[in-house]
Amino acid sequence: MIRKYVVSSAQMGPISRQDTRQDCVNRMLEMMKEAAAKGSRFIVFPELALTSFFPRWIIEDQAELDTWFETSMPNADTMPLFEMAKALNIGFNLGYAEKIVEGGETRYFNTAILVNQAGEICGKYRKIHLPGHDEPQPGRRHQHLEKRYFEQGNLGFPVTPMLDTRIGMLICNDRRWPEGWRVLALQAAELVCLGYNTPDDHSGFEEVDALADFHHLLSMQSGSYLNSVWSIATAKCGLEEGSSLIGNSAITAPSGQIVAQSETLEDEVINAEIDLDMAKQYRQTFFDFGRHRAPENYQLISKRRMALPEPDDT
Ligand code: ING
Repeated sequence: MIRKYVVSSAQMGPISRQDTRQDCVNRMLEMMKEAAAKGSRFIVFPELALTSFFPRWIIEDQAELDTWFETSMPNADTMPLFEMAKALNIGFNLGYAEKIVEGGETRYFNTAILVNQAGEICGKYRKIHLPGHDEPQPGRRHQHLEKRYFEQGNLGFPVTPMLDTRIGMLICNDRRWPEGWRVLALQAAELVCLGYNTPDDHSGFEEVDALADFHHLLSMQSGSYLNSVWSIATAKCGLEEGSSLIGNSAITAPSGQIVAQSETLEDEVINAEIDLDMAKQYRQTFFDFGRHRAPENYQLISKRRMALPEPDDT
């Protein structure tokens, strides 16, 4: 059976602090329609696609902070996305800030969901690699307080069978950590989707931040190639509340080649016909995990958190 079909990345330009959920959903509906008109069967939206990237601000008041989170999904604001997915027979990946009460506790996550062509949620992931800090950093024009506002994800790296394949999700900073990609690939994921908000002043070192776009694409291309997976990376980008977020949304093949890339820092849909069986040529040769991996030598990767110059007993 040929497994070739069109997929899309729905890059979003800036979302202002005043923009409503409906403003964002209306922009996403337009892009979903544009993608479906190109025959697309799956579209990826950015990380935290329903609001401005609020972790750049110090928000002391919990009630104010809560206004940035969704307490149910779908909800009245996002239901039109689910309804259009069903009407246009297109699945989607959506990132949003999730507030839930679990076991009597209120919990906050940076979350992404997979929705199938019937408009049903079929997968959920909560961001594991949270960048930045849990305390405001002195002297920074923009903060990066994801560790303060979100808990580390508690769902692992799940893979969802859908659209004749197996789809895994990562969110933004996850793309810089090879372990997440590999856990998805070890569950036979063939397509990885990833939304992101990447400011071009994150490290504070000019020579490092000048490479923000290069490091983004390097992460996507290496993640795809080293794990023989297709990937769809979708930016929220442009000058958003004074913070410059990189674009370069991209669809990348298991070869590591970028087959579609955005050209603007605004709402922009990019599409590509992907051949899901292309990965086989890599998985049956130099990335045949079963023949070439040596997990008995990898214990340190799961048992040690930080780099140590000497052996330790942790
Ligand atoms: N943003 C950034 C990202 O990983 C960052 C944080 C930027 C880390 C640049 C390193 C370098 O793309 C989020 N939201 O994770």
